[in-house]
Amino acid sequence: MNESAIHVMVWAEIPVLMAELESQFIVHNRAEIKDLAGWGAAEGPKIEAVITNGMLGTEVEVLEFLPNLKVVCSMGVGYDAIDTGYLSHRGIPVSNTPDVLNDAVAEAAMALMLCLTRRISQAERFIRQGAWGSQTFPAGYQLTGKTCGMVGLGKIGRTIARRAEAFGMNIAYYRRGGPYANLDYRHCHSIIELATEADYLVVIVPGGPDTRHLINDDVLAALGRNSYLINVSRGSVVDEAALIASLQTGGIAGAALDVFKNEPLVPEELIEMDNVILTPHLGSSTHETRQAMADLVLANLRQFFNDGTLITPIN
Ligand code: 8YV
Repeated sequence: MNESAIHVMVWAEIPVLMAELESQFIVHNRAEIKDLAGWGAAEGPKIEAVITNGMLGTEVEVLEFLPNLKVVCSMGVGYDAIDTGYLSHRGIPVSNTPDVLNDAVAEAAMALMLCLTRRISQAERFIRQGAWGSQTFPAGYQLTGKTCGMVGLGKIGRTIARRAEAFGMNIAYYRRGGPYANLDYRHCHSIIELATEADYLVVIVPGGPDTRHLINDDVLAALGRNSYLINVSRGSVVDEAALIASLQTGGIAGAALDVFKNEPLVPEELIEMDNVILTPHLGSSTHETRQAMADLVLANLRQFFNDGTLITPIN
């Protein structure tokens, strides 16, 4: 394999990946291409691999200019933003980066849950605004003894659940296909039952049409005025308008959101609310995990050009 002769397109600068990628491949940056048709005619046929991530996905409009594309490697576990139907039709395999981010996302979920219930953001603002001394900061609630309702109990979900257990929480979950064998957590028969039981409803299912607006008006009503929603999966899973309405009317106690419907746009209504924690899709964003994800992207790419197989294929 002569990697230096292989042309790769990155969908945008992915800092942790660029140096290594540029030392081994000829890299084209999608974000720098203004005249797509002109670039496509001259350079498109040279591209053999696309590198993207879970948020950027792919645009078919661009893929159409890449007749010799052989593989897509994505830095992220979720691939709902990648047009897998189109790529399979062209026989192009796709890899993602499962497992290496489980711990980071689980830590982020716990951080959000703790911040939300102990009102850490409000407490910080309280001090910065000089209120300490003249006002009393209101008490929060503790996680110990509460029910953590898991919407999604895949590998990341289980990693979150183990940490929640360590905080003394009871774990419940709902799964469309019925309870998992060999798992002691309480299985609920519907998402409404789960939301009714949960004090903290943690959303960690893949995005895409199957889970769109899984968290809707009815689920939020079942969750109720003393309970919280935590979303570390995809914005599409929650009906954002229903969530805003519920928060505005005290339908639920609060929410912690790492993901949104139209990232990086966050609705003004959420920004204005004091009982909402907002973070910029940072679930997997630790130095350790981003490095591990980048390493896995490169390992997939190298293996593909060595023997035509991927380490972590999605299809
Ligand atoms: C990142 C993610 O947003 O893995 C996913 O599905 O959403 C995140 O890890 C992203 O893909 C980072 O490159």
